[in-house]
Amino acid sequence: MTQTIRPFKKPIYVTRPLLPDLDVFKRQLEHVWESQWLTNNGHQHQLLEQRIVETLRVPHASLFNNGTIALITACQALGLTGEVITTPFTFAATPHVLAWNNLTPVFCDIDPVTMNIDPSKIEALITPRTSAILAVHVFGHPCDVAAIETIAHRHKLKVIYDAAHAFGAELTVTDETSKKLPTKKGIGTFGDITMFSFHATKLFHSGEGGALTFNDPNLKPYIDLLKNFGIKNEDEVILPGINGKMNEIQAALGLVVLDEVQAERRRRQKILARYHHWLTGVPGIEFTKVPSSVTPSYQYFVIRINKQKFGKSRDEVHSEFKNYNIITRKYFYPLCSQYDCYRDLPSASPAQLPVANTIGQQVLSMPFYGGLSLKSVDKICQILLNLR
Ligand code: T4K
Repeated sequence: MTQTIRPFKKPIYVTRPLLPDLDVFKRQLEHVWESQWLTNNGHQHQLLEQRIVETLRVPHASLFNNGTIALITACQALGLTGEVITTPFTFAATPHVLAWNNLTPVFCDIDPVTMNIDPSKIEALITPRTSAILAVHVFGHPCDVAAIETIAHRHKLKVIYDAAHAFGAELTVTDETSKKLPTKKGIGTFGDITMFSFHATKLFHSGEGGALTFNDPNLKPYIDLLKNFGIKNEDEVILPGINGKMNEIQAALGLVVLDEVQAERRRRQKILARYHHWLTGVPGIEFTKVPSSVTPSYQYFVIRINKQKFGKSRDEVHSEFKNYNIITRKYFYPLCSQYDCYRDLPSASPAQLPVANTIGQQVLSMPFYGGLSLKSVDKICQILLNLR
């Protein structure tokens, strides 16, 4: 059966960056050239920062040169020490930022449906050395922010969210104490600080880039200081900061990409519906359905393959897809707890992380980006279904 479908002529990747019209970008760059101002809080940076605040519906934001440096800075800004509870089911950057801050990652197992950190497993991992929870809104699906907040409050822990995948995600919340109607809140308004990545592979991007968002107005000058070497003024450097500044070329690209994000999201919505059409109810294929309380980010489309029910393992599908020029990714395999630098930590033992270890063997990120035609989605799904 499988031989009857021809491979794609050009590789179909897991994602492709949203590229605005080059002339529009050139016009934006003309402003940069005229100003002769290439970095250090220039005009493009200021414009983008304001638009990010509005778009993400957050009180404050600070732009960065990438999401990883932003997250490193968030740990510094909150003065974290000792141990930080986090998820093993994430990109390498998440635990690495802890290591770069001399913090010990403590891996907590994940929820089998959302694949986010499982709040019911967090409290057993808290010790006198724990200073924070670093949770990830994996694939843009929001964590159980209410449960995490309750635990953090009870144990006086800080909360950082890695929202690298969650640009524009929103959550409908009901304030039980007031009689107000449920309201939608930007995902960047939860916890003490939230990080967004603006990497080329993200729905919204500035080539490389990122941002921190937060509710506390006092954090704004502090974070801006930390990302600019700790320079207060010409005569004073008051703390050991880093260079986390987004430059004007990145910000200019971000501004023109931002204008295209809604249209990109609409295209991805259609692609997602098409995947759902083909794959809903297929034995051995599962994917996370977004609850009605969530406005999704449309960042990734990830399936889970159960070999017993589907007939082929995730690794077999990943490898056989390549014969058709379909380049899927195993986000997130291997688990961070399996990396050489973390595997000897007590919390990294597979026995402590049964759900993450099972899911790590099953996940496959499918091609998902606005430029992917529905015809291509049909063909990818046919190939997948024929692999059984
Ligand atoms: N936290 C989480 C949860 C994250 O997922 C990430 C980043 C971070 C923190 C850190 O944020 P940043 O410091 O990156 O801002 C990619 C991205 O490089 C990385 O940003 C992202 N997560 C991760 C999930 O995916 P790789 O190693 O898979 O990238 P790569 O180069 O293999 O690209 C994937 C596919 O995208 C390619 O097969 C083709 C396509 N592609 C990629 C690039 C760079 C393009 O078509 N054009 C491009 O320019 O990590």
